[in-house]
Amino acid sequence: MKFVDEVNIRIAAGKGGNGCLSFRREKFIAKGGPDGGDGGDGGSVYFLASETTNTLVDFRIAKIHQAENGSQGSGKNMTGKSGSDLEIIVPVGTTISDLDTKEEIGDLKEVGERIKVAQGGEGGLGNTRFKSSVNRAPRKITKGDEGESRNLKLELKLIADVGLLGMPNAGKSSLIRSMSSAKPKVADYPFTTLYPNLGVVSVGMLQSFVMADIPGLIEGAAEGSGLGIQFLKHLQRTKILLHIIDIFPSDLSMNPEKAFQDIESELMKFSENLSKKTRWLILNKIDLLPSSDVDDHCNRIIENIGWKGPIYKISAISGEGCNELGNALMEKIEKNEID
Ligand SMILES: Nc1nc2c(ncn2[C@@H]2O[C@H](COP(=O)(O)OP(=O)(O)OP(=O)(O)O)[C@@H](O)[C@H]2O)c(=O)[nH]1
Ligand SMILES: [Mg+2]
Repeated sequence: MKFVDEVNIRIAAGKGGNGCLSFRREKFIAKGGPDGGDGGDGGSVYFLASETTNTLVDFRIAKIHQAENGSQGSGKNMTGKSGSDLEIIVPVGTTISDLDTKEEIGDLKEVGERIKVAQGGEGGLGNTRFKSSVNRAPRKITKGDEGESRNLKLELKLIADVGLLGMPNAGKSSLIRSMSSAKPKVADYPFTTLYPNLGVVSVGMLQSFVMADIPGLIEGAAEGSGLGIQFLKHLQRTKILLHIIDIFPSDLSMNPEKAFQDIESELMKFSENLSKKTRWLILNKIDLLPSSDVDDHCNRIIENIGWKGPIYKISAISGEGCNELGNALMEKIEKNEID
């Protein structure tokens, strides 16, 4: 199941700077001794688990990550500057393995966990180091070591923050297409979605949450009708459920009120716990009605089903109301005020 975000990258630690070949040159001092300093060490590469990100999408663009090289040593016994370490920030829950050896390198489970994945090269030795009683003017230096480099696979088992519930054709996949970069199939027949899909919804430049689209439910799902309720288990760790209703079903045997009741009762049959989760009502396909009729039509549905919780009126196709919904979800998730 596509609940894993996965990416391959290459990382390289910095090379050590070369040692320096130099002799003291000062006025009135003939034949000053060697004074070539050592090279600086190359920077190492670390991974740091952080809660500031929850996806690996950025790594799809930047594939090569390199720590800084150490600088060369210089005269007057000056050691070269060490290269800065590179700290790569990944979401908590990322596992790292070596693509070539298949070795598992790390599993970053907690915020702040940090592991080194490539050691920077040691700086080379300057010629001062080779001075001895028999060789007062050594011309020998060593070069800096290469830094380690590796091909890595990063994997993240995503946990969805928001789950979508609804009848087939309610527009769940259309909503995730509209709000995230995930592109599940959308079609005007029931059970288009056969497996859960996850989408990462970006809000502004920095924030995001994960939304899960599961196959539609129908009356009798708990007894195995349609695709059954097996996929509801994927919604158990979500923080909010969105119950998506088609306000104007083309199937005349269905009406929004019945659709709502059917899903609610299947949810209850599946798990009392899940049915107690925070649930928002999403009235979808408002583009199908003239805008002057939308409120009346929606209010009637809300009244008929006796809904008391939050309500959003949207069109997954035109995008109307979707930004507002995204912002509200983000705020709710951020505040962590979820029961
Ligand atoms: N006019 C209109 N049509 C919509 C809207 N959202 C979805 N649709 C249409 O409704 C049909 C079903 O949409 P999907 O997104 O596939 O529905 P789903 O809930 O994922 O359905 P399943 O995967 O079968 O459970 C498609 O023909 C969509 O184009 C909307 O906001 N307005
Ligand atoms: Mg679908």
